[in-house]
Amino acid sequence: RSSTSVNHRKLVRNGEGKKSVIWLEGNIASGKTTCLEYFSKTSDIEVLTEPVSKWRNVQGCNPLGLMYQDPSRWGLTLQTYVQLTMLDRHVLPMASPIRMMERSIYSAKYIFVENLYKSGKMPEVDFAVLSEWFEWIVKNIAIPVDLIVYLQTSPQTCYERLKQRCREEEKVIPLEYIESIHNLYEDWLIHHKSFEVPAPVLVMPADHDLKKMLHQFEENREKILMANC
Ligand code: DCP
Repeated sequence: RSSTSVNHRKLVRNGEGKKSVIWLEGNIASGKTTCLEYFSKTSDIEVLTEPVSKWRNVQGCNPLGLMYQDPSRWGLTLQTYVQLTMLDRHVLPMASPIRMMERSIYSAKYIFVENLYKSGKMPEVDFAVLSEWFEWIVKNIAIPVDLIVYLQTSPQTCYERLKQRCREEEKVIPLEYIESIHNLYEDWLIHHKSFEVPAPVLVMPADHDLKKMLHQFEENREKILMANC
């Protein structure tokens, strides 16, 4: 009897030690918030949303709005702050065995900074400074990840959802911007053509309506939650 309970205790202890981190990635308005809300109802999961409210208000300033108004001038400002706030999320001690977080410091750099630079809207010196910061961070600070869930959408779907939600700062976003973000995501997570992919990728088609999306989350629940087993 005593050996059974020791084994049981060991198992529990191992179980407790096993933590897994999932990043939820996808284009602007791809439905990440809905997915996070769905999984936040599961016990033992901690959900961390993107710190967008901070990007819209840092000590009374709105770097997100400024960036959309004048990317060449304010891209570095926003992306420096995004890098800081995402890092803050990554190093937060885990409060549950499973963490699901919206985007990552990797997509901030590989998708959004890259897009600003590639489209000629970020000066070379700004890109160089951000890149050196990023390289230093990922070399010196542990950023755990076990699974990347990619909500794969068509740019057109995201564009329609973006128009519907009507976030003030985003009114200036054209379809071409969404298309560039889409292409960078596909090159990174699907074609493995651009940058290092730090964990296995689970691709979830995400053009569907809410009902079908919820059904899909349910179908993939085990795969997602067993990320590190
Ligand atoms: N953004 C940015 N640079 C980053 C990350 C995000 O410029 N490194 C911008 C894109 C959006 C805004 O921040 O205008 C918020 O990102 P999302 O639209 O992806 O966040 P949501 O919560 O709105 O996503 P979803 O609609 O998928 O729930």
